[in-house]
Amino acid sequence: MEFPTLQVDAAQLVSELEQLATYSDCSEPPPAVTRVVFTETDLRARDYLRGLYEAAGLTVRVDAVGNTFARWEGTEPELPAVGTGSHTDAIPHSGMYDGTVGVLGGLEAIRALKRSGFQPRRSIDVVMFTSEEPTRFGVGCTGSRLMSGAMTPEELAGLQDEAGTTYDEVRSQAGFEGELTSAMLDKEAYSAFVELHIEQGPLLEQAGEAIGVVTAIAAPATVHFEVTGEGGHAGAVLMPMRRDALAAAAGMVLAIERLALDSSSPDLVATVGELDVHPGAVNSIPSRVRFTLDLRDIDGENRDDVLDSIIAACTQIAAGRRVEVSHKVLNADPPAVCDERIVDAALQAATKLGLPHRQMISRAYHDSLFMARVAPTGMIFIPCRGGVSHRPDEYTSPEQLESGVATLALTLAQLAS
Ligand code: HGY
Ligand code: MN
Ligand code: MN
Repeated sequence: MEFPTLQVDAAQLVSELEQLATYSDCSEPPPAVTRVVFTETDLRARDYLRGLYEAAGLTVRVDAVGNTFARWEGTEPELPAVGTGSHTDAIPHSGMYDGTVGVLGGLEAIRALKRSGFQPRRSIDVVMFTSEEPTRFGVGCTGSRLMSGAMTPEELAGLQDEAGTTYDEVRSQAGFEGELTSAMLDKEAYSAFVELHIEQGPLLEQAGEAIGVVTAIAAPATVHFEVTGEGGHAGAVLMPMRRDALAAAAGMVLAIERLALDSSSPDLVATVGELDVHPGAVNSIPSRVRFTLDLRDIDGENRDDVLDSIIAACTQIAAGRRVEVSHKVLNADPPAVCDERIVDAALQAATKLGLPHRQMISRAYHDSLFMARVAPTGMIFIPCRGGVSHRPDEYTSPEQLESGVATLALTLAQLAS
């Protein structure tokens, strides 16, 4: 195809990213960001974004859980559209580029294509998925799970936040109405979906490459454990009598780390990111501990095998310490393979732009993991400094943003023609 000559306005994009970062509940100022789904701050950020979509001449649709679709209508609007986009929620005390690069970068890609005079046959949507992070409801990608059928409306409606408020109540209180079933995409909705995202790893920067074209997305599993022992007075209960829930949980956490290190797959990663001790007093023996496990691998089968070994190890440790352990698997998703046609379009775009690039897997999960169930899907990565993400010092440069947006724009142009 005849590629349009693009002018990406990286300065405009950076200023919009900086403005978006001000919508934050973090105790520290930007670039530290906390933006949890359906909070007042999240809703203000959505209003800001809607203003940008409308200023770009896009028509905006919001579904029953807040997934937002900003559409550039094509000359043949009856055809399945091409989608791009990502998320704008941010885990506590994190950075300002995770997800937002895909939403505002997708918008800038459309503006650049408009400026070039390109006119798409297929409509192009910038999608802002309502919540990609698991912060509030324990499960990530709730918007794309519902859209793709990976989670039923009933399962979604019943999710609860820490206060015990259900997803359904919270989304209604936030002003999102309508039957949850109405948010489910039909298989023909999109002919292609491409997400621009920071790599959240060091490979591109280390290799001096500008673009990563993703070929597969790792499979995440989230498991909640609860260990129950016997509390008591820290002075009065002698050591042989104890059934200390925290000491048992500590053994389990170390066993999890050991099983991950010993796994045959180098891509298997295990993280215990949250641990809650009850009653949590200096002179009281812990009677109950809850902790979370985030377990991933690009090889879904190996991940499940390691999960089985982890559960067996925790059960054995509990028996040895005369405590109880229970677990609940919140999600154990299969990996996604990116569509060859989209991988090829992104490779052609990077080559046309003369950008050093590679094909790679994504170890972080993304809404694309679920969009891949309802549309041919791909991802484009740009480097982030030191591979750092989910931290306030997460950073990608204006030049790297410009390369990513230009590559996305030429990819969209191919897919929408
Ligand atoms: O955890 C992840 O992979 C994503 O950033 N939520
Ligand atoms: Mn993230
Ligand atoms: Mn993300």
